Amino acid sequence: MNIRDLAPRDLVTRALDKDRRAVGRLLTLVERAGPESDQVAELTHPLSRGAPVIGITGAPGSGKSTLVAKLVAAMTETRERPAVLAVDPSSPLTGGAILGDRVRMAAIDDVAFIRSVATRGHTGGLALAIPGAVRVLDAAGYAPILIETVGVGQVEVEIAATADTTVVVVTPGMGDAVQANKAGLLEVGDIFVVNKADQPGAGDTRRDLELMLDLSHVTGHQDASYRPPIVSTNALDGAGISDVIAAIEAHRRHLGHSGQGAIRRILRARHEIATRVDARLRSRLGMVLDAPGQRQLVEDVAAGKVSTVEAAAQVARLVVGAEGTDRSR
Ligand SMILES: Nc1nc2c(ncn2[C@@H]2O[C@H](COP(=O)(O)OP(=O)(O)O)[C@@H](O)[C@H]2O)c(=O)[nH]1
Ligand SMILES: [Mg+2]
Repeated sequence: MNIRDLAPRDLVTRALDKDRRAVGRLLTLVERAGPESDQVAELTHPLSRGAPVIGITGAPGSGKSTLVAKLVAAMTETRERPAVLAVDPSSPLTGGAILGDRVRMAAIDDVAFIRSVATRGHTGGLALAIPGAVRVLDAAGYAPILIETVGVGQVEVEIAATADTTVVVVTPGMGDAVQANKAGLLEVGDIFVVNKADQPGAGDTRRDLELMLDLSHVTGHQDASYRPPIVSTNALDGAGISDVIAAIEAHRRHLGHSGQGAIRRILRARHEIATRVDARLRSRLGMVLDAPGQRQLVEDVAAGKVSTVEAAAQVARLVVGAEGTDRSR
């Protein structure tokens, strides 16, 4: 039977049985907007096993994919079944392919699950596709779940911030740590990795990070009971990889006994609900604005007959009023 002909419910049953093709198909459904995406989200929600979610973020070329490949290889050696979601808007296809090839070299293809996430045409975009995909992988028994994102845009930083543990990767070189700070990565980082430690300037980058962390501590940005560690790595030869894993585990323990883990889960739930509502309202708004009645209203605003404030109030009432009857999303 063709996997495409299976209903979400049957796909979930197969995914629980470790059927990789079913997992892949579910991820495809989740990436698209629509009723099937919502159905998958509803089916997988009660099946959560609480897999740790680890975000790996940093500038393009900082070595995230290389690092993730090494982390995955190390994790499978300790009998974990990690999964990777690679989000790279600059190269949605090659990014994933390269990562896949690197990991395949490690011959762990049947244990780990690697996926490059494409989200074209998704109203809620990555902000909805990622939690949906995490839930599918979690239900299918993969743990931990690593998410590689380029830490440049607002959405990417948000995704990183919704992980249980966020690893920020910086490299030696002029002001890389300062750039990470500007991008808002300093505030979301639970662990900092200075990758390419084989290159000149790694010590300076480390010092820059320490200084900035001291300052953010003073200004109260970070959780006061936790100081993010800085780990130096060479992702090419694997130096420091075991330190990264140890730091991830230490952070996981901190989340457990400090109560921060529960707080993050609540923030994550709140964020996802808000994103879903936002996506629904936006798609309704498009429809309402394009309806004949409102086209006239828009023209009246353009002609100076109605104020934008009044028009917005009218449109908002229509959007909210119509929302309850909409079952298309
Ligand atoms: N010298 C050196 N090069 C590295 C290291 N880690 C990654 N690279 C190289 O940096 C380039 C970008 O790596 P990649 O993992 O694709 O970066 P990403 O864009 O952050 O995912 C590749 O050519 C890697 O081989 C490292 O620790 N040292
Ligand atoms: Mg990459």
